[in-house]
Amino acid sequence: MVAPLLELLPKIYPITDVRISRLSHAAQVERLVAGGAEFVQLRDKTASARSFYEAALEAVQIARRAGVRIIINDRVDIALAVGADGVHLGQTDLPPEKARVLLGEGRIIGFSTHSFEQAMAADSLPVDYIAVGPIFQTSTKENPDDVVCLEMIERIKRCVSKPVVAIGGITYERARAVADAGADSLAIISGIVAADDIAGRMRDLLNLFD
Ligand code: 3NM
Repeated sequence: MVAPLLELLPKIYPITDVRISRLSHAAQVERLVAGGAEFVQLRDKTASARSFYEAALEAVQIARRAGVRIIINDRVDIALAVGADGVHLGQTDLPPEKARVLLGEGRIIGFSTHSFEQAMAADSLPVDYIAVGPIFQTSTKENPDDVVCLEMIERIKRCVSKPVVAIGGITYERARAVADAGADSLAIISGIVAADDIAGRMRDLLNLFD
């Protein structure tokens, strides 16, 4: 595992979405990097493996030049093929133990959880951070789990040893409260890539925590 990830994990963790931004993954990464992002997840639930691979390769090349880390949602194969820094897995994706075997120790694995019990279980898996969500209602994810409240972040944070990433419905206005609840990092899709000025929104969010 990548240790200590907490030092690498910035407060704001943007995730790309082609449908919401109406931009390619690479174009979103360019804007996010311009806004100061250091860690970006590429998420595409609809593209074919070939087109996600091609888009991710382009995005990784831009990120590399800027020294920015790229995490691929779900697809361990694509992460390996494009030389990404890691993957983000959900509860129904490849088991983290198997992903770790495929990826080796040097890459990052993030894991989504949606309850206290899942977060506790994740703490003993070979993953580098535990995502918890949705914290607020979100229309970005299809069939989201029930909303987990801010108090749940506090409770989970007290009980796990790994960094906690909050996700789901986080906006500029809500970001401070989520961080105050103990989240080490805030993963955000629409709250960043739906903005007309993606770089500006990214910068404004980072500035909240300067
Ligand atoms: N995972 P937005 S919520 C991708 O609960 C994702 O695990 C979630 O998008 C979870 O910032 C979510 O636009 C959607 O709400 C996040």
